[in-house]
Amino acid sequence: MSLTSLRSLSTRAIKATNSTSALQYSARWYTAASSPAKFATIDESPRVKAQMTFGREVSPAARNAHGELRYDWQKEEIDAIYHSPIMELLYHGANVHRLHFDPLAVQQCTLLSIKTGGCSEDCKYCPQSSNYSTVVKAQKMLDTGEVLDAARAAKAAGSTRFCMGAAWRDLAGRKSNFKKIVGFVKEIRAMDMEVCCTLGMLNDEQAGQLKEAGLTAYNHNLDTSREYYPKIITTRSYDERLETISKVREAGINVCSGGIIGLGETDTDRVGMLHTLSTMPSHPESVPVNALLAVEGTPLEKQEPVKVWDMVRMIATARIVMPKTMIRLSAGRVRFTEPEQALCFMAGANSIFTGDKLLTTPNNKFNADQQMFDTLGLVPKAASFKVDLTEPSESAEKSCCGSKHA
Ligand code: SAM
Ligand code: DTB
Ligand code: SF4
Repeated sequence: MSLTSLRSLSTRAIKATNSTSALQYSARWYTAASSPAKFATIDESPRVKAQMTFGREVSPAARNAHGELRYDWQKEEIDAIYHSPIMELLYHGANVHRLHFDPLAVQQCTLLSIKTGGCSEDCKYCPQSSNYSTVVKAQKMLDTGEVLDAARAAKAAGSTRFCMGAAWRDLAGRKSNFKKIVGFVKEIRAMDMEVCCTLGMLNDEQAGQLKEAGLTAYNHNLDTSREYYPKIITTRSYDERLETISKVREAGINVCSGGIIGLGETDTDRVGMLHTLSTMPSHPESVPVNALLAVEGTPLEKQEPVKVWDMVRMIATARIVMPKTMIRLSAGRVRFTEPEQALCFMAGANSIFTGDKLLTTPNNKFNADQQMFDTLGLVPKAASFKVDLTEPSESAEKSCCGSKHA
């Protein structure tokens, strides 16, 4: 191509960029998504009124990227956001993320399995279920020294949240172990770390005792949609999960609840789970997004690995519908490259588990994670001890849909 034709091409390109539609719409697009306070409602923004950008309809991700707390999401709305063109979803997940969080701050958390294996439940993904033959063998609960040493090491390595997991259905008949756990919570909270537990189902009294001990959050995942759940777990119901979550919330402990993708569920199931989470009386403080780690011996051992684009869709959709929630890029991260993880952070994830092990499976190497923070310019996120970060405030109630929430 000659120099003259190149020049004429670039002049035409500049003219096209300067045309009213291109400039106006790109500016409007950005403004509407990044300054929610500027318009009384998102529908009044010129961009949304125009309903078209570059001759295309505004994407559902863009239309919903206002960053305001809403508790009345419809499944159809979440489905449309989830199915937005991936570049749109990623961009608007990133925009919403910036409305409430420092986008460079990623919390480092540490997991410790304090009681491994031998679990009576039949969760088809789990290597700790005694229903399946896996490399995980049942062990006794760790003693106080082991747990507190691990917490101190986690703090020294930069973690600001310490999560203890036990392979139990519930705490029935475990009075003395529970008493010890209450002691662990007190000691670890005194180290100035957030403390999280995942011990199975709780009753009101146990939730109250954990609250009193200073527990920051309780993890109890929905795992998947109500419809798909019976294909994955038969030994306890979706409603039982929801009951434990309510007890945790009522005790004044932050709720950490999310799920796993890659179990063979459909997009509708993923949307269904996000719908249940985002229409709770207050959004969970924390939503872990796990990609199945298919463990040999479990019924799901042959599942195809989750693609990063599916993680990006889940994370960005969760970020848009629960804008103030910590979105945790959890199990399965070990299978993603550094650029793939960067996409997850861009989409709105702001927490990872560091340390060489999750509960029973290998995790990313600690040094590789520190290197990744350097490469991406990420900084460790400080601990936060606020309760119910996402509890609907008066202003959120007014601005989200005009109706009062429970
Ligand atoms: N027993 C407790 C319970 O089920 O609530 C706590 C421990 S359980 C291991 C915590 C969560 O880890 C599960 O709800 C599930 O979402 C996740 N998980 C377990 N095994 C997994 C796997 N193989 N791949 C991805 N996530 C997994
Ligand atoms: C969660 O949602 N993911 C973490 C935490 N909550 C407890 C656990 C992942 C476990 C992965 C499988 C394993 O290591 O056993
Ligand atoms: Fe047990 Fe929890 Fe594993 Fe289910 S996920 S089998 S309840 S340890």
